[in-house]
Amino acid sequence: MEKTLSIIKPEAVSRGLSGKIIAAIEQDGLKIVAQKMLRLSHEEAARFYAVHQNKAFFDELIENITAGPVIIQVLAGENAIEKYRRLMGNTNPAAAEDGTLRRSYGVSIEKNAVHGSDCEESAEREIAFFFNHLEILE
Ligand code: 3AN
Repeated sequence: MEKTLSIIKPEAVSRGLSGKIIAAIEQDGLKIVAQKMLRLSHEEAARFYAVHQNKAFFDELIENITAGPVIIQVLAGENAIEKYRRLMGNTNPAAAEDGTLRRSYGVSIEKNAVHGSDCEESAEREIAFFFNHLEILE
């Protein structure tokens, strides 16, 4: 069983899309093994997205992810990282395939509705960033 971290971003939570997104995650066969809702501070967001700190879009990225509450989940399943990346679709909603979360619910490349870990190493780091072992169901 592989695990990955999902974030339903502020623009999706505030537009009332979290239920639809969670339903799609469950329908796809991914199991929710941890979940919380919180609002990231600028400092926490900058730490979470540290790998992007030299990118031109960094400030905007921090602005967007701190704009309101987010829903954070640990998803588990066979090949969960790749499976969730496929369900999310391309970073740019306009380039994402029909039926993907970003195509259906993303607004723009900056406001693309969901985040998902991109590899095993990121998943491990990102899960530990938000959850301790007592908060993750086995
Ligand atoms: P993904 O989330 O598809 O793995 P990353 O990790 O390259 O994409 O980027 C992290 C986040 O930064 C994206 N989810 C998106 O919100 C934002 N982002 C990525 N590329 C751009 C870009 N060229 N312009 C603006 N924002 C971007």
